Amino acid sequence: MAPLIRIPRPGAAKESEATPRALYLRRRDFLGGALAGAALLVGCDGGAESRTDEAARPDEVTPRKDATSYNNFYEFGTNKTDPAENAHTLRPRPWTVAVEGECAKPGTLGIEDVLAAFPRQERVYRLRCVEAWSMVIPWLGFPLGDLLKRFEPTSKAKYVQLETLWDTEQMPLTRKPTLDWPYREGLRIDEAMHPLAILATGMYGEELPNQNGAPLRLVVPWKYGFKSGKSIVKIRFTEQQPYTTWNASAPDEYGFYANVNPDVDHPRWSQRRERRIGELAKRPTLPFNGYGDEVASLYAGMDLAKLF
Ligand SMILES: Nc1nc2c(c(=O)[nH]1)N[C@H]1C(S)=C(S)[C@@H](COP(=O)(O)O)O[C@H]1N2
Ligand SMILES: [Mo]
Repeated sequence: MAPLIRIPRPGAAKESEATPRALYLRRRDFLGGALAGAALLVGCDGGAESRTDEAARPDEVTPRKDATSYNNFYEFGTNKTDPAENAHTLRPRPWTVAVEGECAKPGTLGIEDVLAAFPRQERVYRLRCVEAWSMVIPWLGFPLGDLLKRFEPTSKAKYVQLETLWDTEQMPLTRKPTLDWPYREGLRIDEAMHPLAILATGMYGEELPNQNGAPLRLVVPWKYGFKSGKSIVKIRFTEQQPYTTWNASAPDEYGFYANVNPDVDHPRWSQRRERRIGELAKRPTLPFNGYGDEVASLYAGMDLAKLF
């Protein structure tokens, strides 16, 4: 793990971080008018919380190299460098996503249909892993809700489950029961319809690398990273809270909601602070990963220590 942590040489941190940011900003020019949600650009939210402790620093976009070589994608191995080494066996084309369950118009979409139907926007989001590290990633994607609405969920659709590909030929390590494959995650329907929840098909102005969940992955920035399932092939509307892989494997450690919450420790470590990849000093972890103004109302009246 150590070699992956960027240890800036004194005085060199600015330069090493500025390069990838400048790169992606330049690429952004080519994306034309698709830049909805400019307020979401992390550079703009520094003033929102007058954080005064020394750890409060502006969010810089994580170097692309780090975001594409330090990954969790257990289908391709459990070490952080495994996915980048092994995910070349994933074939992101052709690709289909089946939508089923409690909806009037179940059906299947090809990835090309998805790309044609839903214009991509750039969203720069913090990603906070439950393991207490974090990154800042410029995604290209569109609101999950825009896709869900097309299938006309019924009034019984209270939740949505998203399922990752499970193909032992493309993912040879999934012949072993490291997790209960296929990797499944889920959201309450109002969370899934929230405009901050996106399906990403790209990052850093390019297509998603396989190790980041090509060709289509969920990104829910106010929740721990494990909620953001990769390489999605199935979406199911359900009436009951769906089965989700990490919650089923260790319910005391990984809740269904998994909202980023510095006040609720993981049983084996504190969630108060986080290690931002590329930085030396730890940062304080923010409630809802800093997206509370947008999403806290979804949880009004809920005991988030119990429903963690
Ligand atoms: N299918 C699948 N999706 C997954 C995972 C996984 O192991 N398998 N890991 C999750 C975890 S724990 C995190 S932190 C994020 C990491 O996303 P990234 O590698 O693109 O940063 O992916 C999530 N999605
Ligand atoms: Mo994670």
